[in-house]
Amino acid sequence: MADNYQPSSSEHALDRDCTTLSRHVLQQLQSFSADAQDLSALMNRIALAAKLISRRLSRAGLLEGVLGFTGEVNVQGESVKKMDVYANEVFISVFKQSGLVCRLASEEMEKPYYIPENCPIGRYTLLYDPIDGSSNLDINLNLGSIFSIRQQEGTDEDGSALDLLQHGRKQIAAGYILYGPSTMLVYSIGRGVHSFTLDPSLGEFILSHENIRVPDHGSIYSVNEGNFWQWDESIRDYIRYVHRHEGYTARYGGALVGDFHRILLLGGVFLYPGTVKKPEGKLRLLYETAPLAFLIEQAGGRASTGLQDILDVVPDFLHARTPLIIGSKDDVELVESFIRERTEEKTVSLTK
Ligand code: AHM
Ligand code: MG
Repeated sequence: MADNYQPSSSEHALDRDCTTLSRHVLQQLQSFSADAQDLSALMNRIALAAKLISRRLSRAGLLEGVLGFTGEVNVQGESVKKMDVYANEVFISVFKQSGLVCRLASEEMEKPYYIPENCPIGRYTLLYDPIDGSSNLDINLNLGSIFSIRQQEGTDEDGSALDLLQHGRKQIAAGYILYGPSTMLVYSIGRGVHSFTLDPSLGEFILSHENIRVPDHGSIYSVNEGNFWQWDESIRDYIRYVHRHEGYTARYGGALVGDFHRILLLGGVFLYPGTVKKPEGKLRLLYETAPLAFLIEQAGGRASTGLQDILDVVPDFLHARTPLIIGSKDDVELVESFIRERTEEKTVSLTK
């Protein structure tokens, strides 16, 4: 080859096509150290889980035994769907004999799952929601998987996993897979947020958007307004506010990953508040709210319970829940201002 070789435009396009997930992780870390190799291999396995789940979902309506309920109820008291079980097992299978992950914890399992053959060297715990937005499963609408990686600090196998009861700033990496018209994987290792699209002809996730930034304000508010009657007055105040002001539009798809993805790209706010009866709401900290909070902060946005940053919340137990207000900085702050106002009023009336 000539010394003065110049890359052609097709070579640039090829370079982009070759930016697979595992290569991107190494590029981000600018290192081939053992830690960097581990993280790259971890993301590669998560990508494999995503491909397996995506493949099954894409043919779900044609296969026997894919859609519908199993008849079981999970640790959360929710009816389990067949795809919840399948996706949960996919993550376990891809990490078997990986030497990477010693323990997995998911919203579908009461206690963490240990892979003993990995434990002597596997230094990580994978936390995940295998199928997010299960109510969309049988109607062919978008779904997701959410994941988070933490360093394993405990070795207790009695299921208490006390080392996981720490704040979300302990996460090493987090992300989600969106099963929509195309399958996308969005991740962060604490160096910005990047999205990848599954190219079915290659069977690879290829970089599609690097360093995603959420706008400081957006017009979208995303919340299940059917719960209005159960909310605290402060959340109702906020909803009344958006109803009475120009420039807001409602969007709600019933799958957190899809609704979050829209907010990440377009700006706005997603809310799943607590209710008077259930002040902690529906979404789980370790598998849902903390991983998405990690991503939104990396994208320049905010995630809050209304009173505290999600990433500062320390759970009391593995399956703890938190209210979630997440998205553009200014929009999250506006919701918080309504909550603060009512909290101050309550404090004043208690001290009278
Ligand atoms: P799941 O993980 O069991 O599917 O539950 C979480 C889902 C979120 O994806 C979504 O935002 C929310 O539950 C929808 O709940 P609701 O039907 O109460 O609006
Ligand atoms: Mg979920």
